[in-house]
This record gives sequence, structure tokens and C-alpha cells, in this order.
Amino acid sequence: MAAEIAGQAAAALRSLTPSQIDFIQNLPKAELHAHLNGSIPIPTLLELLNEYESSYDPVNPRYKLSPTEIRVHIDRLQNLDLSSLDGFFGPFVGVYALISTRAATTKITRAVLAQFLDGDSPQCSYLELRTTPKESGEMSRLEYVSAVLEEVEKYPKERAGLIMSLDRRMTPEVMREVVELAKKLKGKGRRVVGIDLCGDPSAGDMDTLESSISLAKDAGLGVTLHIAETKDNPAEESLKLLSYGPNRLGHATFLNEEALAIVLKEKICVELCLSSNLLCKTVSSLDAHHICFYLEHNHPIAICTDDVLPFRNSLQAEYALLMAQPPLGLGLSENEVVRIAQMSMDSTFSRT
Ligand code: 6MZ
Repeated sequence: MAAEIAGQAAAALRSLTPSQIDFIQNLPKAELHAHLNGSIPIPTLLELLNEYESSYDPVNPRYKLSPTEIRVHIDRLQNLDLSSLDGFFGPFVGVYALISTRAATTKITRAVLAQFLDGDSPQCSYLELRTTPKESGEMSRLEYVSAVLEEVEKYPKERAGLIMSLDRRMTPEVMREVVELAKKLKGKGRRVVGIDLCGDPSAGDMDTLESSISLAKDAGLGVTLHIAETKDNPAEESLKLLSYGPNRLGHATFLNEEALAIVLKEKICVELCLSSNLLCKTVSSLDAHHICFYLEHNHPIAICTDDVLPFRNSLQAEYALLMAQPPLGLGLSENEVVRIAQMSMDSTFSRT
């Protein structure tokens, strides 16, 4: 029950023949870069908002934001009109207000997993879902992650795993705490497969991240890092992040020559989110997208959705962007698309 698909990805999907759509639907593929709270189906979010609205007591409000304020944030997320990535992160406070109980976290996780994995033609064969452990007045980080994990673990391990995200706005101490938690949960046999670095690319000091990444790697967790997502991310920062030895990278849009040489040499899989980059205007058009560079170099990539809530895409529609004829898509052959989908399956953290 995702919101209606929109934008270039929807047009690409509409331009395909029924047999091409069947081909995409039946293709074994992994979704490796989907943020839980960025992937909540709109009906689920509105249900939570309605529940909050009907029990709202303005004198003694449960959350800091009123239902009207939350609605404004959700409307902004659904009607993204960005001139850059600035402004993308703010409206998430509306979502976070609604998911600050364990019951709500369970509800959204169940809905997101179903959106990707259930039904006659699931979006993907395997989902590595990621989320930033949150604490609220009603829930600790452990309780939040436990609620998410309980839902993830209802699927076989060949179908779903969890990545715990470090937000760039976290203090080094909190980042460390999150990695310790990931390590502990993995040690107990829970389905935590890796850690991620995400959040506003202009925030945080990446010098302090090293010890948390080492801890994660020593614990056998996969490491993926959002890197060079905007042109304002300095080259030194990207080189520093690469020196931490990540297994995968998110976006990697503005890597300089030196960083690119490392990525190619180390064959680090790059998670590419085409609609996300087009809508956030970090890439001007599909033919200018760095996917073209990676394809030319036969470099491992994974096609991913990022945040289906604001971007109104789906994994199938992202694959349609590969197959549709230019200028809507890249006009790739079925053989090339099979190869790309296989690269996503080969890059999961369950294989790290
Ligand atoms: C960087 C992003 C992102 O963790 O609350 N997030 N971080 N770049 C992006 N590209 C557009 N899209 C989403 O999911 C939502 C959070 O994921 C990160 C942001 O920190 C956002 O608040 P969780 O489940």
C-alpha cells in the first residue's frame, strides 16, 4: 500500500511493455539502501496521525508538536520541492513525533517490510532495512531497535536484515553507544547485519567516527557510509571516510579523482538512488548521473529507493529507469539489468 508512484520513475515504468514489467518483477534483486522512517507508507502515517489527533489534549500534549504542526511536516515531505538537499531533513521531526512509542514503531516497521517483501510481486527478494536508533520519553534506543528487529526477524534471514544507522548529528559518545548496541545484539544472534552513517551531509565531524567504525568492523558488522552526497562535502572528508575501510558506500555523487580511484581499486559497492538524487537536485539528469561512470567501469552497484515516502518511488520503478528508453531512462538491455540486479544480491551484508 505505497503512495502512488510519481515523477520520472513512474513515467519510466509506464513506458515499459507488460513483458518488461514482468521481467523486472521477477528479477532477483536486493534493496540495500532504504531508510525505515523515510519509507513509511502514507496510509500508515496518516493512521498514526489520526490516532494522535483524536486523543490530543492541548493542555497536556503527549508530544511536543500539535497534530496540525505534524500534518504540515508530513505535507512537506510528501510534496518535496527542493532546490538542494538542504531542507530535506527538517520535516522528519513530524514523523518522529508519531513513532515515539513502541507500538507505533512496530506498526511502521511491519508496514514498511510488507511494502517491500509481501504480495504476489514483492519489490525485492532481500531487504536490508536501515534505521537510526531513537529514544523518546516512552522508549529507550534498545526498545526502539528491539521493536524493529522483532518485525524484521519474522522474515527468514534470506529475506531481511537490519542496519543500524549513525546520524551525523549524533555526538561521538552516542555513535559509540549505538555501535556497542549493534555489537551486543549481533552477539546475541539478533539480525543486525551492519551499521550506516547517514543524516544531513553538512553536519558532524567525521574525524571522531573512526573508533566506532573499528568497533563495528571488529564485531563482524558490515559498514556502509553515506559519502560525498553533496558538492559541499570536502574531498578530505571523503578520503577520511574511505580510510575507515567501508564495505559499501551510499550515493558517492561528488567523489574526486583520488577517492574514485580508491573506490574502483577496492571494488566498494555503491548504493545508487536515482530518483532521490534527481529530486534532491544533486544530479541534473539521468544521463549525467554517476551510474553511467560505474557501469562503464563494470563497478559493483546496487539500485535502491532511499526514501519512498518523500520520493514516491518503488524499487521496480527505479529498475524501470534503467530499462526505459532515453531521455526517460538509460535504455539498458535485459542482460545488463540482470547483471546489475545480481550485483545487489552479491553485495548484501549477510555475505560480508
Ligand atoms: C542522508 C538520509 C537520507 O533512520 O529515522 N536519511 N541521510 N541522505 C539521505 N538522502 C536523501 N535520506 C534519509 O530514517 C530517516 C532518516 O534517514 C536519514 C535521515 O537522517 C533521516 O532523518 P530513520 O529510520
